[in-house]
Amino acid sequence: MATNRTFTMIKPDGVENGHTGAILDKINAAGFRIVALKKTQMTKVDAEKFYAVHNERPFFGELVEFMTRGPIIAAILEKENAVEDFRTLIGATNPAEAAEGTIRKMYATSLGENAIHGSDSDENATIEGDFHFSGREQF
Ligand code: DGI
Repeated sequence: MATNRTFTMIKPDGVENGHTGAILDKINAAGFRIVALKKTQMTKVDAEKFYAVHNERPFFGELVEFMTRGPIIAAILEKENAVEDFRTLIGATNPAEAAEGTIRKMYATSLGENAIHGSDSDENATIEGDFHFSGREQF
């Protein structure tokens, strides 16, 4: 089951700019089924833990500050080939390099504030989904 799932967050900029509905529509239209969904806000400790892999990078402080500044939409999504297909749907990390029609091309404003997260592996999809949702919240 885990191999068919990915984890996403509509980041604070996407929520602030009023893109939640449009982004969820695109996710739905691309054939992803919602396994879990909620609006929440990460604490500094949450964000430092979630992005621990980047803690030596020069942008780490900025990333944690950004990810905690307002609510996010967290979701677990299911589809065949979910991780790879979702990365294709969201586009390159830097919206300036993202393909036409991708979520980041349409809704992101900068490399630092790029509207949406998508897990980069099946293993991380499980870790990240479990970070935000208990087993009883995943259907
Ligand atoms: O998996 P991605 O989100 O596409 O990219 P990633 O895992 O390399 O980086 C995680 C997030 O960190 C990314 O979505 C935006 C932010 N980030 C990455 N590189 C930079 C950055 N933020 C700033 N300010 N500067 C960067 O160079």
